[in-house]
Amino acid sequence: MECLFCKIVDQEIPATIIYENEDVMAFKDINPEAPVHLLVIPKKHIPSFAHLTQEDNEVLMPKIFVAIQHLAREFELEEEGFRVVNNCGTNGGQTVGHIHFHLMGGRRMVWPPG
Ligand code: D5M
Repeated sequence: MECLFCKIVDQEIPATIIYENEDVMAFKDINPEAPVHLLVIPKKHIPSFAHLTQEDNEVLMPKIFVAIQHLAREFELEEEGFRVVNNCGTNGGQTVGHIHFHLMGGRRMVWPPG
C-alpha cells in the first residue's frame, strides 16, 4: 500500500494524532502554515474530493464535518475564526492522494489563496 495517509491511519509511519474515531482521523500537518494546522481525513482511502460517492457524501462527509467542528472548538478557534481547505487534483494543488481537509487557525488568513 503506497498511500502516505493510509500509512498514518495504520500507524506505519508516525504523526501527531489529535483526534480519532472509527471513521475519521486528525493529525498535525508536517509543514504547518498557521499556528493551528490540522489535517482531517477519512480512514477509508478516497483519492480526492472528486472521487466521493453518494454514500460517502451521505454517510462519511457529515462525520468529517462534525470532527472539524469538534476540533475548532477544542482548539478555541471559533471566536476568532478559522479556515477549512480542500485541495482537489492538480489545479487544486493537491499533493497527497488521500482526501484531506486542512483546518487552519490562529492567524488572519488572506484571500484569495495562491
Ligand atoms: O496537502 C498535503 C499536506 O500534507 C501538506 O500540507 C503537508 C502534509 N503532509 C505531508 N506529509 C505529511 C506527514 N507525513 N504527516 C503530516 N502531514 C503531512 P495538499 O492539500 O495535498 O497540498
